[in-house]
Amino acid sequence: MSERIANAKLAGKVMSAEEAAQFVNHGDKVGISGFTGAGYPKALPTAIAERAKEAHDRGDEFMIDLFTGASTAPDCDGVLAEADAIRFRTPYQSDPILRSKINEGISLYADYHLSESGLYVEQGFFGQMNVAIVEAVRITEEGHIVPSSSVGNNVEYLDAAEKIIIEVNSWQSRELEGMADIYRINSLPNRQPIPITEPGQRIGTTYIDIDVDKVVAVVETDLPDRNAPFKPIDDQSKQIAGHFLDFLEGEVAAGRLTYDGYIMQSGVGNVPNAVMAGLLDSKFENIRAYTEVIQDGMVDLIDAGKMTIASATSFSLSPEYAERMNNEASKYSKQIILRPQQISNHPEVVRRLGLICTNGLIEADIYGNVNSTNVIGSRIMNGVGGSADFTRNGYISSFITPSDAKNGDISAIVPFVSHVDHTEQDVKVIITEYGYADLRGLAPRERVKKIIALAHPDYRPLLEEYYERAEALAKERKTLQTPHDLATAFSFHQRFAETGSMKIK
Ligand code: 0RQ
Repeated sequence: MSERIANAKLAGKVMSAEEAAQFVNHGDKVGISGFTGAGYPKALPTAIAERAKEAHDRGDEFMIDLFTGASTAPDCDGVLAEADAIRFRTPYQSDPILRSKINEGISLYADYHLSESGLYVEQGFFGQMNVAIVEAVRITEEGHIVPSSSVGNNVEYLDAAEKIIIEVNSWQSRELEGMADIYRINSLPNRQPIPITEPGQRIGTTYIDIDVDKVVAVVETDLPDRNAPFKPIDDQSKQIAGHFLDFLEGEVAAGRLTYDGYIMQSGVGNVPNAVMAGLLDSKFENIRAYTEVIQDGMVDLIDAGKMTIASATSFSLSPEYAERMNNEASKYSKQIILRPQQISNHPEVVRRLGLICTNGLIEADIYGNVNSTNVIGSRIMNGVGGSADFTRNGYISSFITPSDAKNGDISAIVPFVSHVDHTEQDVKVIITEYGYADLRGLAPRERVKKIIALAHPDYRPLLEEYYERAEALAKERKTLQTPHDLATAFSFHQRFAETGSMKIK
């Protein structure tokens, strides 16, 4: 029995990934571990993809419905999408091949809030879950699973599925054991308050207890998480980070925040990482994170003694930082907690803690509505992820973004968003390299000038012209709450679709 599989019954279930994949059939609903490239199964997806390809070659159907914590990796979502083996996918993805398959119509995608997707499974919204495939650092003597670098929806999938396959990954440090804090929310209608009043509180166990009789296979692996390097921090990201820090300083000056009272939620990506680098040189101390993902910048803040606690559901580290985490997991486990995503993103806790939230966007409109997911209204990028769990329920919700994309052909500020993820009521601050717009306390028409000032200078005249036209029409029609000229509200998007640029050339 390997030291990572301490339960005799489960040690007897060790087999190859190819053998284990025989338990996954066409039409199955498969719930897997994995969140932002961490803690996903590494061997089964390829073996299932092979099974699908063989079936397709025979002229048979083979597609599964795939449920995760969030995004996974090329050797998980990527291989399955490539094999046309995904019929339905939820709740979040970011793999380029899968994205294309969704946009081509081969795979269906349901974009759900990360805090709710586990509940939907628990309540049977998707029907019976057939198989759970979960990566573990270790299986305990009792047969409990010690989760690896993410917790995600593991508990819900393990509880709901008829069959369980465990991948025990020896690449993951043994010392990750202790980071997880597994807490089950009572099923409806017997909910109780979640007893978290501080980001650093531990309320559960370090392992997930499972029904050992449901385990059909255990597969041993030693493959790394997908750890993509962050882009070097460029001048634009530094400017955006600088404006965010100015905003925080303004909150301190207004008496609403103290230098040791900042509790952050941060989205993933290069710009949020730059914000963390900016915090390293700031006056803020004792920073705490109640968020969903721990990225490089947070590890730097912990190392510098600036961040005392980071509570999340997953890591999303560069290869260099993942190696450091693996080597020094026991040191970091005093300051890092990995929770189920129902808890890390729970509206109740987010509202209670008074988080200052920071996420990315695809486009915002002149009144403050935000599209985070659908490029030009209908091409999926990633998904809403946890951004709305935090944006709606946070204390101050901000969005950080470059003012344009695709070499300037797309403006991040548009007359009317072509898809809505975050409504004007929830978006409190928008930040680009040109400054920040504090929208709190403002009526829609009072926000317009501030938001247009964030746009790239090439687009400001077009936005001003649109607003003047919309306002003139609205005066005539007495529709001045949120003036729009519906005939040209999507003219930026239409121009892009027709000419490849939102600019008038
Ligand atoms: O494309 O990768 O081809 O270069 O989107 O854009 O500017 O690097 O910014 O990494 O922060 O991503 C909204 C996608 C922003 C992200 C989004 C293109 C751009 C580039 C990346 P390339 P940037 P970011 C926690 C919270 C929803 C989920 C969320 C996101 C690529 O923040 O997915 O917040 N958010 N989760 O060129 C066309 C536009 C565009 C555009 C950007 N208007 N039109 N393309 N891009 N704006 C994490 C989880 O929930 C797990």
